[in-house]
Amino acid sequence: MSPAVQPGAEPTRPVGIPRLPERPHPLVMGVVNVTPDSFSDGGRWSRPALAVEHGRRLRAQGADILDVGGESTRPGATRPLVAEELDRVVPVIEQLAGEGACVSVDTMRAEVAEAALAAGAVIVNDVSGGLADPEILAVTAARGAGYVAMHWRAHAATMAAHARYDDVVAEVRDELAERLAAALAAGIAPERIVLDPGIGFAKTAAHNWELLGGLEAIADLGRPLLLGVSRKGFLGSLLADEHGAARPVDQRDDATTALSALAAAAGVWCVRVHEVAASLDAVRVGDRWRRAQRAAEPRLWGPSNSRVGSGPDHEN
Ligand code: PMM
Repeated sequence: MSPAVQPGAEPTRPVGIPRLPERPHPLVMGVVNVTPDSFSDGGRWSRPALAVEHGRRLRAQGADILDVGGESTRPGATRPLVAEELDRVVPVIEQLAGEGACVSVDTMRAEVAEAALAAGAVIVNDVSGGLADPEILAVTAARGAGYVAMHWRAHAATMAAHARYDDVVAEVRDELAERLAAALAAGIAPERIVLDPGIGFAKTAAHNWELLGGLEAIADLGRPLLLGVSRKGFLGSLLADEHGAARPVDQRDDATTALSALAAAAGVWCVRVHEVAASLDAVRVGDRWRRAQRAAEPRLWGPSNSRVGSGPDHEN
């Protein structure tokens, strides 16, 4: 690993990415899926003009980043052709970036990343962390763009079969460390890299919860974290009705908002959500909670300002 990335360092925020807003609290990334088949907003914004309208609305609600994607990663989904993906995302990015938005492109393909960055995107959000198309790392490096490396094991059609772990937190951490090393080796500046545990990707609901409980281990890789939990299946199963039927996708935003607050309290840099306004309030609440906890630490845990050896855990 590059010496520029300090293991165990407190991850703060990426730097050097044009148009990326600086906020005193975690950022909110709004999802703009230009896909006919996404699980969460299936086809609602599949025409570029509708997607642009949707992006504008999310921006007006306070989205710091608009994440434009043209490939559904819903479990079992088939991949679009490269030309289809380009046709979906490029006009939307051109328009939204042209209006001044900070745009990320949600793609695993180098060719799409290249076109998206040329159209004005400033971040490549690669759910495969460079595994699906390793060339994407060089493209991102050459353009000086930000890079989100998500934990991933296989394409949507087969990923369920890869949800096998002995220790999900340790394995995701180690696999992300490899993707971080690959991104650095390709020349992406360390301060432009963000890591994401990939909630819902080759993971069961139990794996997802374990990962959320173990975010600190992932943050130990020394990079800011992005978290995408919005409307995902593990929330549907958590909130199942008394007959065991999962909470429908369009009724999972309150749970998403709750997790946005908890993510901010855990020190996450950015949350990726479909419903921006509520998560914006939530991250501000969670961040304020985090700061209050830190301020209280000396009183709670003793003058050493350290939990180790001085907290109630060690007194009985
Ligand atoms: N999840 C989805 C798509 N892109 N990107 C990142 N970085 N993290 C995620 O968790 C993530 C992502 C799938 O959700 P969607 O179909 O609602 O967009």
